[in-house]
Amino acid sequence: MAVTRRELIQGAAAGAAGLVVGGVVGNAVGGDGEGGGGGSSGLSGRAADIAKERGLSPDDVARAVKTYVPGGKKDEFVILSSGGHSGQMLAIGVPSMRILKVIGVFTPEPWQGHGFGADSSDSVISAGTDFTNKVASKARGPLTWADTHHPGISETNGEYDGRWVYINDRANGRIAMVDLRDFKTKQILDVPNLDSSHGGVFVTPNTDYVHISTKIPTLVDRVNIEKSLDNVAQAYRGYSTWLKVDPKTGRMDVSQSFQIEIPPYWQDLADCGKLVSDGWGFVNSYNTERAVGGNLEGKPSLEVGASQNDFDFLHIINWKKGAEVAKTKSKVINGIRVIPMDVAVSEGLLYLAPEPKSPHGVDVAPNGEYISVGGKLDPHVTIYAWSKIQKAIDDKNFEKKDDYGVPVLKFDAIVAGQVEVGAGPLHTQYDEKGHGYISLFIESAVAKFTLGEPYFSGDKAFKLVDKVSINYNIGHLCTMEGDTVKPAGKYLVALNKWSIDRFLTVGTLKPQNFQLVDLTTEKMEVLSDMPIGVGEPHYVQAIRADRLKAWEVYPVGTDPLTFEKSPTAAEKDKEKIERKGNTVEIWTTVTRSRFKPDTVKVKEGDKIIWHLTNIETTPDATHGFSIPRYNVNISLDPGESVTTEFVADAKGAFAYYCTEFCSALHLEMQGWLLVS
Ligand code: K7E
Ligand code: CUA
Repeated sequence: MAVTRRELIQGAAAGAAGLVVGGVVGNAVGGDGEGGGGGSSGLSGRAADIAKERGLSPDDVARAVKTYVPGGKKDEFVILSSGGHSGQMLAIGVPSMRILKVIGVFTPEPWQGHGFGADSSDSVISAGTDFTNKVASKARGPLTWADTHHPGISETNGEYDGRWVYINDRANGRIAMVDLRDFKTKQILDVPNLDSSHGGVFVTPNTDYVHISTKIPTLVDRVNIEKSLDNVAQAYRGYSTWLKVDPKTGRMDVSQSFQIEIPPYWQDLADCGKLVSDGWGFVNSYNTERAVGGNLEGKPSLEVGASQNDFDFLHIINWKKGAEVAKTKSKVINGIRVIPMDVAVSEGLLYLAPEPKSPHGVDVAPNGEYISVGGKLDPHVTIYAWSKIQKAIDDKNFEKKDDYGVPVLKFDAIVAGQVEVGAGPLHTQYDEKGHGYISLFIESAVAKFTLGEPYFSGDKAFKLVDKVSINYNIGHLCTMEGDTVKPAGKYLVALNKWSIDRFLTVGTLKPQNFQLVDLTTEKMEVLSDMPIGVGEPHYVQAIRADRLKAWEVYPVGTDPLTFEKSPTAAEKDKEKIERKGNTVEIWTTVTRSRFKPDTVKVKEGDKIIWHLTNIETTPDATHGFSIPRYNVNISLDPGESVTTEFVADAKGAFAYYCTEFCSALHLEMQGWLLVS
């Protein structure tokens, strides 16, 4: 019996249609094949009985004990994770791998009242689409979706300082900033001249700048759009963007920022130099062929055209000098200072280094000297030495110039070592002892290798020393504080794209899989799996929990955007309703278990300006404020003050209420908005 899509949506025919979800194949649960039984676990008494009953092997028990964090005890690290195309971020405890929070960033998040009427979040989301300097569909309104890839925690002297975290939107060329005092999004910046982004967010060692670059180059010839793919070399450009950070607020200031125009290769990942290489940035690229596809017209598909060259280019960028050059030799394009490519070359801001076949990750080691690059189609990790790069630049040791006149350094002059690690190397992280850990996408593994001096020398340097299989298809990986000047080692988190058979089946879209790997033992060992069911996380950064100084409550009346007392905060015993013409302004206090005022009467068409302040000082005493049918849904954390504005264009009795079960009389925490 045929069922139309409309019938399905309306539910009319679903029953009669006999919608069967069937054909479930081999849902293998658990069973890691180690067999076991508590008898051999080395445990005794109650623990041994439980292990036996649950079929846990001695190794299972050891892994459980290594990762278990009892209730009331805290995790040692927090990973701040990209939420992928959910548009959000996640905070997760390590080693427990428990989600502490989904942070509303680019996408409205109802639980946090993010983007449902509160001025403090609505204004951030709507400012996140630039309709003046960038292309956006006016008909579809502000963007409410992002493909988040790389979180970047603010740093002081190359160590995480726990103040802010930034994250890029790969899809639309944007960056968001989350303040780690309250884990809320304070700014979404639509970065000029970036139609997409990837090489970000990477933070300079003292958070002077955050870096982001184009992924797919931006169309600059807006006259001949239809012919632009026949002329990619001229019609498109990349941009390496250095956004100045306000040292007080963490916000990015476009007026103090600059871009360096770069060739229309497909720029990929980036990283900022540190210590010896501080002041410089590194940006990968692939598709230096500048292939565009056209497979319907009989031309090679894009991925074929983009995989021809044996070498692509690593961009080596002097941002510190760039900041000076931008003052005098830039032109403002779409609201930001841009240093043209020829100026970047003549001023010595931009060099290229050959990197093996279709690279993906570029990662600077803790000492700033080594720079690891994984070539997706090359089984080696290539490790460049900063000292050699510097010398080659000083000696003008170039093998050629590229099509745009950018000097290309001699490969042999700048490489410190190459290690054959396996199939599909992508991203590298480091520990405190001079090891690199690189993800192998095709092989589904993590390889551990040694760096050179001062960590390892002679035949101990640049060697593969260990490998562990993961499940499955690893992208990024993260060691604890592993991209700072002082890695903490201990654990590694593998960010796996596929989970396949690792969890109960919950439909055809499967969760990604984070795996916690133990780095304290001679051989790396997978300790636990964690399904991520909200989007595809790309990158995470792991910060020591004791560096985070998040607030328990706001001082009463705080505007979360400014962290200052809101001038429009409602105060206890000063609640009121004021009418001026067609505008009704309301000051409401919120506490257990009432809104005051609890009755508000307005006329159809009135403009409502409603200030709400949670006057609680008790941690966790959060209240909600939702108005049914008006799509208003606000979260008021203890002390928080927000304003919501709307036109009362729907007549009726609207029983506004608190959405958090805050007290025994939570169900009575309700009021009336009468629109007559
Ligand atoms: Cu490898 Cu966007 Cu960093 Cu995905 S990226 S994996
Ligand atoms: Cu306040 Cu429920």
